[in-house]
Amino acid sequence: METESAASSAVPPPATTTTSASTEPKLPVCILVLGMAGSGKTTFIQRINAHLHTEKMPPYVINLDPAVHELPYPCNVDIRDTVNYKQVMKQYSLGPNGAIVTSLNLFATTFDQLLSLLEKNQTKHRYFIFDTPGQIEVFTWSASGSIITEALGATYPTVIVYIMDTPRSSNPITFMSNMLYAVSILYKYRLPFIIVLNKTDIIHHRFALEWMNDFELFQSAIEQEHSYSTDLCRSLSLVLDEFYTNLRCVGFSSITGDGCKEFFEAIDDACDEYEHVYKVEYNKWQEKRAKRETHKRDKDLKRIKDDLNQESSVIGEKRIRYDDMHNDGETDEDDDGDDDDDDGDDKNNNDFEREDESFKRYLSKSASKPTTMDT
Ligand SMILES: Nc1nc2c(ncn2[C@@H]2O[C@H](COP(=O)(O)OP(=O)(O)OP(=O)(O)O)[C@@H](O)[C@H]2O)c(=O)[nH]1
Ligand SMILES: [Mg+2]
Repeated sequence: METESAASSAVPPPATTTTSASTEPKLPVCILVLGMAGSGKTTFIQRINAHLHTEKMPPYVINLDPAVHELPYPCNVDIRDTVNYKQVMKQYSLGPNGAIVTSLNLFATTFDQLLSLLEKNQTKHRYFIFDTPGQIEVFTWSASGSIITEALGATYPTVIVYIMDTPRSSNPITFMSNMLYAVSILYKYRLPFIIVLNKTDIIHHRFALEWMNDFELFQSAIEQEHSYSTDLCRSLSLVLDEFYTNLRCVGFSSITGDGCKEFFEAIDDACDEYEHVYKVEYNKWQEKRAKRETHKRDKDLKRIKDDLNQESSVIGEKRIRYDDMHNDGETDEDDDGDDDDDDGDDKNNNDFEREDESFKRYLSKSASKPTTMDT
């Protein structure tokens, strides 16, 4: 699974630096790079990887895109070493998108192995960076997206970096679709979130920031579009207003490297949010879950105990009844037997008495009659 790059293992461990608030070594930050197909995720990772190498903080890079042809950066863990995407297509008779989702699902089943690799490397690296496939639905509705994101979020400070293709998003309707994807991911995972407005070497990202800050500017941009979705976009922009308020947005060029400094400042800020908001909420949720489980276990134990008590009283009752029945049975049987004998005896006695009486009657009759002999 792991293909260590020589460069990454040769560098001192910045991850063991301690904070003033805590003496525990800082855990590496997981940067999960998501975005629509072709938005520049892989090129962005190549750029920040190069930047971190020059800063003597090489990251640990994990490629989760099974369909990528060639990677422009050295990668430590590659999904392609575990799952053969073409084979998945053949074996499950899937199209390219279905095969990507299935490959990632298959990979997610071995995610514990990746977690132990990360644990082994957590003292050597400051950042764990994850490249992902362009099929954004993997992270919005497939099981693997949730497994990967939640497992990372539970263990390490994790930040979702959403890459947006700025030139393409200069169309307000494409901008809105992109933002809807972003918001669905943000609200699904609740992890700290950064939007990287990529490809600023082609077009400056100022317009996007203005659209987010000024609702009316976006409305007037929509007015220029004569599309069926114009009305929908107008209504949605009202809804997204709250989402924009606390959003971190960074302009970036993966070609020139512009925006690297701002990006890492945003990462530091997002880590703070992870520690003070997400982790606190997560710990509360864990506590609640532990309480709920203890409560459920106690309830189950009590029910089992009650059942056992009831069962033993039923068994006791059954035995008493059985004993009664048994005794009755025996008595009945004896009685029956005795009755039979008694009946027999009575009959015999009666016969005897009857014979005795008739004999006595005969004697008395005979005594009162003159006998022939007397005559
Ligand atoms: N001009 C310019 N081009 C860029 C920039 N970032 C990426 N590109 C180009 O955009 C195209 C797509 O880049 P990738 O990095 O492959 O995009 P991706 O999001 O990884 O694509 P998928 O993995 O297929 O979803 C490539 O031709 C890149 O050279 C940038 O900042 N500026
Ligand atoms: Mg890519």
